Amino acid sequence: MASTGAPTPLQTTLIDPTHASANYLTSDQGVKVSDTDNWLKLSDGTQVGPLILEDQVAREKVMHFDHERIPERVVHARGTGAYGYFKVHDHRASKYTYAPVLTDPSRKTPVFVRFSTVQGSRGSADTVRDVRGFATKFYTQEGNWDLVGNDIPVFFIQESIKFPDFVHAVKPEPHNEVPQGQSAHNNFWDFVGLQPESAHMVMWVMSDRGIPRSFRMMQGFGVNTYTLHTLSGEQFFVKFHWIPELGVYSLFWDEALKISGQDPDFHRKDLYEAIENGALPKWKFCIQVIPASKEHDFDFDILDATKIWPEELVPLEEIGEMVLDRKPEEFFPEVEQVAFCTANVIPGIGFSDDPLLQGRNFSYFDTQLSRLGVNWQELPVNRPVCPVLNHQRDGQMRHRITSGTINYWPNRKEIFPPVPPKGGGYFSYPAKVEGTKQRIRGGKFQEHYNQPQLFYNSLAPFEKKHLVDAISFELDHCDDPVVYQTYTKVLKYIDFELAKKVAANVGSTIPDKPGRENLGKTSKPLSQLYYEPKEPTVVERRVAVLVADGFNLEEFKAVHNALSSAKAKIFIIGPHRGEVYPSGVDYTDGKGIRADHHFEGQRSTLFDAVYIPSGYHVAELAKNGRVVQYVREAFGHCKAIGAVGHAIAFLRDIVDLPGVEFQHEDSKEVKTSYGVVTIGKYEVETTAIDTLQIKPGSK
Ligand code: HDE
Repeated sequence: MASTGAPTPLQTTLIDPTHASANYLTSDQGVKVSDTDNWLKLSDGTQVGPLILEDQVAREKVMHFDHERIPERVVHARGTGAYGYFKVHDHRASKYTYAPVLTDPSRKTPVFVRFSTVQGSRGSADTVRDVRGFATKFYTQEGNWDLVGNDIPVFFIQESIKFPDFVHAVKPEPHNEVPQGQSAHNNFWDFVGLQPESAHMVMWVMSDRGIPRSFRMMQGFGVNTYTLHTLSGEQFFVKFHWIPELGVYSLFWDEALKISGQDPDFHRKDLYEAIENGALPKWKFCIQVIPASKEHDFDFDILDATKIWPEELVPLEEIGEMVLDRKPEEFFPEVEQVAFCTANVIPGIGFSDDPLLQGRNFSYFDTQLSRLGVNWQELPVNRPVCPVLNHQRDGQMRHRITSGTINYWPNRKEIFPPVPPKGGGYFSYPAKVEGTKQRIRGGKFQEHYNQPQLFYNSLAPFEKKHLVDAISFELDHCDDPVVYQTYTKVLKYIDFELAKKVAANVGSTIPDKPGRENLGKTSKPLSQLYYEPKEPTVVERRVAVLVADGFNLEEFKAVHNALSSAKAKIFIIGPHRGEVYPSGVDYTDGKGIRADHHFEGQRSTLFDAVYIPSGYHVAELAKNGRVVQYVREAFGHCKAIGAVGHAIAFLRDIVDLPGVEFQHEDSKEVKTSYGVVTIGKYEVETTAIDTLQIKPGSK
């Protein structure tokens, strides 16, 4: 693992066929195989008879294949992952914890991150509306720490015992296994309507957060409340946050729906392409800390996973960063077999009495038993980088071999004695616990509407509109009136206008009075706009250049250079894949440019911006219905659109909307209106092009 400096166990397991010392085919037992194409048969040379079961080579191959699948994850089945490293900036977190991974700036801790969707199965699409998993395995020198988070800071339920109910409700319905990759169905909305603690998370998933543009543009949250400890015995409550360097951006719902069909692997490709192109995804790592003594100082319970800790009350402290810099070599042994467990913590980090976290600590180990077996920790991607020395033995698929006669403690030879806490052994904080055994929830856990309202109030008007549209879409897919009637009642307690709008859309009874007043509170970090990077960037943003024969080459080159030096990814889209010729070129001399895709091959939804150079090729483009739709759709999705010279007239014709201003054709100025950037002079000077900027996040 050259890039991250520290070794991972994978190094010893990796087989690189291009550099293998021997390059021939063997059986699983290492016996050279002479034929992998023909099963052993009875034959007299002309007539071919039945197969012979004796063929151990064929049997091994087919039987291995028969057992290639393991159970997919019961939730978060679809995912992808990458390796990287984590570093803290300085010692500032030492006042809270003695965990070196969080306090020692000389450490570069290797990590593996798996991103996922929750509802769909392994083969579902990437861009569905859903929560995204954001699970990080830190391979620290003190052992593995798994921070198993999501891209949304709260959860649907407060109690782990409700998890099977929630998952059954959101997953495809039992009688027909419908729907796949979405929560737009009766059972989900029935459950959340009757379980109002889910209202806060429902608001987040129905907002633009539910359809991220890229894993690289998502926040990550540990969600649960953990604890940090100092050696002097102080305890702090902590929440963990990841903030993407690129800002937080989403797709439009219409784009997400279309991409699900056009390129169901959109997010996983985006992640790997960025890493391949050296645009390494990066997140700031922040903590929110509450001293143990202040646990009860808030009007919400800080151990309730359906609540955030508003940043105005508990500010974020940035302590480090994570960079992803390496793709897995092979999907199954790495991404599919990686196994996380919230109980995997290291000295200096502990749990709280958050009832959701306590249940998770049990559930993750348990699920790995059914998915991977009891020795899941020995699989290459799960192995710690520090020594593992203990008296655990046996079980299916045991890899490790421990010599000697001792497999218990205490033993007469003092083999593998436990380390006392002061010597680095894991130390459970000595909390005093008293009480009566009861099935009960804390008092502040009963309040469910303040924070969904805070979230809704904090959104920009267009974000609110998207949220109304999303809930309306989902409830429109519920055909049982009881379900949409119940949910509009829940919305009444969040915001009256929101409830009325949704009720009107979905044919529910429009409420005549609010469930409660809107307290009018807001919190800036809840809107995605808060995360706009200070410097706009087009790094790894996908730009489509629409061309046909007759485009202006000089101008095309200038724009191309400007975009590629800003590290945008440029795709030339033409009438067919292959050569497209600029104006003034004899078609036989081969001086065209190569179109990467044809107009049908890659639609506008797969790009962040569109540029149409000037030239008489525009006449050809204008005749093509797909191109016209391409540009209209890009405009409708608020993409940045660049047009020069003749292309402006083309744009003006097809995007004829009041309020959209276009350049006059004799103007040299660069002008922007509704994300449409135009330069109006036909013979364009390259200096003018240099000023052309395509800003991300215009949608
Ligand atoms: Fe999970 N969750 N979860 N979850 N979860 C799983 O473990 C569970 C919860 C999260 O990429 C399962 O290995 C319970 C919150 C992620 O491999 C399972 C409860 C959060 C992943 C499980 C929760 C998560 C999982 C299924 C409520 C955000 C994918 C497969 C008490 C902080 C990890 C597996 C990966 C996976 C149980 C709630 C995030 C069944 C019981 C809250 C990112 O064990």
